[in-house]
Amino acid sequence: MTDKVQSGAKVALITGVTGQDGSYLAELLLSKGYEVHGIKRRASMFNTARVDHIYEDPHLQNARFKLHYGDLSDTSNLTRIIRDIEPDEVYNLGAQSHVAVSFEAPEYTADVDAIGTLRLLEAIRFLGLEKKARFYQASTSELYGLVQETPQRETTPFYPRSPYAVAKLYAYWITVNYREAYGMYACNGILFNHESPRRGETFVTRKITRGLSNIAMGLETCLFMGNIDSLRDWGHAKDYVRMQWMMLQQDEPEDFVISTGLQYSVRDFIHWTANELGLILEFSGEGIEEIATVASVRGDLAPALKVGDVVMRIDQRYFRPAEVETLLGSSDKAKKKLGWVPEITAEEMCAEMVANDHRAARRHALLKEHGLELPVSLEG
Ligand code: NDP
Ligand code: GDR
Repeated sequence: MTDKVQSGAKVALITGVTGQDGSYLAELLLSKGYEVHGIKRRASMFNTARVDHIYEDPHLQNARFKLHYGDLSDTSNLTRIIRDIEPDEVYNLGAQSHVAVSFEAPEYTADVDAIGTLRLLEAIRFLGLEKKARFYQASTSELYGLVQETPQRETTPFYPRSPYAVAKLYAYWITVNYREAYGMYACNGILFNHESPRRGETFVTRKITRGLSNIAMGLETCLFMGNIDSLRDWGHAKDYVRMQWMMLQQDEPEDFVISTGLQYSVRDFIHWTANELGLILEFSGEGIEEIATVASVRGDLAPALKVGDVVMRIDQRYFRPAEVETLLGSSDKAKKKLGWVPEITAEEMCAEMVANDHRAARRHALLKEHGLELPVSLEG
């Protein structure tokens, strides 16, 4: 069933609704009374865990949350969905979003992240909805790559450093181009890294909070990391999706940088996570030989660990062919024009992520103790 379900309410379409941001944005829009349609990909296993809690039986007459099978690589599919629901707002959050993976799958990344954006814009235009549907593009601080100015703001020149960033550069400019050429309300949110308990498990923050939680409970033995001196400006996804919505509520479409203005290293994030688990870590050795050892243990959150245990090693495989060493944003424009300020600090966010992952690790350890172990990927 793909048609509109309710008259009167604003209708939003979210690509990437099953991802971190998509799930928070769907919650936000539903809380504002929107009818929300999301595109999910066909997969061999259920892939809707992040939105299952807002799922509504499609047989209900007034269900306000609807999922449609689709893919950003499929023009006719996108066109059909947009034709059927006639959205007021389209949020293009769908993407192959992993920078390291984009070096392994550059062509796919370009197809989905760059041309996928064009497909959506063209579908809107082809259907004559360019004056009705407002368009949000999930642009990224990765566009700055080899940074040309610090802090990075809307006017800072781009210098992408990965197939992902180059694909997103196309998406950025095609969004600007459709705004200028066809008068569409289309805008880019240039978002710096944002995380949450729903962050994908292979992004660095979640890899650390989940990995160290598992190690603390004896489910894993060591965390293998890449460049831990990399510097990032980390915010909370909940704060950032609020801004995605705000950007589409203005009189004129504009591009905005969204960031906290504070910068930390991956190493800092490891220390914070350890601290939440009652551990003090000591780093020793250099370069690829560097390790982190437990220097002290307090409390009872890490029963599997004792002083002297090695919990982190460096592994060459997690280094990228070209790295983005440092990112730090300035959101002065968003603050001045929209009154947006982030409410959750990076350290608070880290604490929330650890609490979530430690809870899961405890549950898993308990099941294991009783011979009820599930593969970690099925644990839920
Ligand atoms: P996630 O990786 O968590 O989610 C990506 C979403 O895109 C998932 O729903 C995924 O589906 C979907 N997707 C992947 N490939 C396709 C495809 N071919 N067709 C349709 N959908 C697809 O990313 P985030 O939520 O973290 O990020 C949202 C967007 O914001 C992305 O575009 C990302 O590049 C961008 N961004 C993210 C930042 C961040 O720090 N989080 C910062 C700046 C920009 P599935 O669940 O099936 O995999
Ligand atoms: P990033 O996020 O590449 O900034 O892209 P990620 O968390 O993957 O990496 C951040 C930094 O940590 C370093 N790093 C590691 N990264 C991963 N994933 N795994 C490791 O083991 C590891 N060790 C060190 C990385 O080299 C990097 O410097 C994210 C994505 O969400 C993009 O979609 C988004 O556009 C940008 O943020 C803004």
